Amino acid sequence: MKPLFACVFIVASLAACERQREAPAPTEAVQTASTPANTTTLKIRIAGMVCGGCAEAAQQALERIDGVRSAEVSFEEGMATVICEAGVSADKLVTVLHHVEMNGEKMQFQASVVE
Ligand SMILES: [Cu+2]
Repeated sequence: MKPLFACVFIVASLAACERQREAPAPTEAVQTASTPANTTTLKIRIAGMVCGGCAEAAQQALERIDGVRSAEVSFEEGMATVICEAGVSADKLVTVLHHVEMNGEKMQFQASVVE
């Protein structure tokens, strides 16, 4: 029982360390857990996804954009949540989504900024 406990502790410490590196000077634990400083969170509705693979393709396209820190696309909700640097324009994200291709085929997603 004891070795397992130690193992879990080490893994937890490493995870905390990883987070520390991303946000070098956290003043509030709560703030680092949600949105890092100098970033904005954009929500974009995506229509035209027919399976989880579509969501995956949309997510990868968003993650490739300069200034995008993280992107999460939910097929069930038809929604993308993107955390990006303040200078990234929402129009850019929408344009990229409109041009997502999978295996050389255009996905025909309809994207619009929610907030
Ligand atoms: Cu699909």
